Amino acid sequence: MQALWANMTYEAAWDPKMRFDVLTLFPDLVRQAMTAGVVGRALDKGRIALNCWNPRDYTEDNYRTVDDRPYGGGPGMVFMIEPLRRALLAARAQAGAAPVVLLSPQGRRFDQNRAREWAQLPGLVFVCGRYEGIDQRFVDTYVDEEISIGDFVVSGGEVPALAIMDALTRLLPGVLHTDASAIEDSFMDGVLDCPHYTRPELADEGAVPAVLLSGNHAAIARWRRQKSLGATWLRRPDLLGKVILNSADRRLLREFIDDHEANFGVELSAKSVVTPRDVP
Ligand code: 9D3
Repeated sequence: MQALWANMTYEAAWDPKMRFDVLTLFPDLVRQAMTAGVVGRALDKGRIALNCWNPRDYTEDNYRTVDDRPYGGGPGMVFMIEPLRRALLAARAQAGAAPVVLLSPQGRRFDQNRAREWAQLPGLVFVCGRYEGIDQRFVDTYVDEEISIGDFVVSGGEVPALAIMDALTRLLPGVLHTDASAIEDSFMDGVLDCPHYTRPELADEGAVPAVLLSGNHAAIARWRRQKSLGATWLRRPDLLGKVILNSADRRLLREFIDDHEANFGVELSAKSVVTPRDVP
């Protein structure tokens, strides 16, 4: 009895449930997507809670209208303010002071730093836009942060909201299957991950790199780090401008670049944003 009580207070103190409220015209899509995989298990375990609010349920006309034509003319439709406001007030009555995040192509770019910051909050309210956009008076009055997930166009805020809730959920204590995965996520970020291999040792498509079978853990760690740094230099040179590399990292990357240039020559390409000369 005593142990059970102690255990419950411990969990309440250290693993408070994170609450997601989502304003969306497609609540079934959002709920369904949240049942899969790591996020689905976090919901089952009670580490997160999900509440969807459909602005269409907060309309007052017979047609349940949520969009109308833009003042000033132009193509497409605009999400009306009243159904959104009523849905938000209903959500807020339960969600308390949680920040209101609008998913929008005009937002600041979401990244892992923002994920780490938001994962500390007790909850967030996500507003999923549809149509050409939502009435600006709603944004000006109720929205704390306007966020995009990248420079490409999707049809609405639902998929971006799902991506963000997934990113936050995997940062919560006790969500990932192994602590090692959580540590690796944070340890590795800043550079790209290395390649992975599993059985069989020899497939029709080729052999597993010998170093991974060597049992030499220091050599394996060096090989993986070099693959990570090399892939980052080749594909995401922008990231190398943001991370601080120690002398061992710089040596591994310089060796990778020398090998690469010996094999493929020095090409003038986008990756030259960080040239070999910038790697001391
Ligand atoms: C013609 C102007 N378009 C804006 C770039 C119209 C428009 C396209 C797609 C307006 C809204 C949308 C729906 N997209 C989102 O709501 C959205 C989004 C995205 O499209 N890309 C990346 N992140 C996000 S967050 C929300």
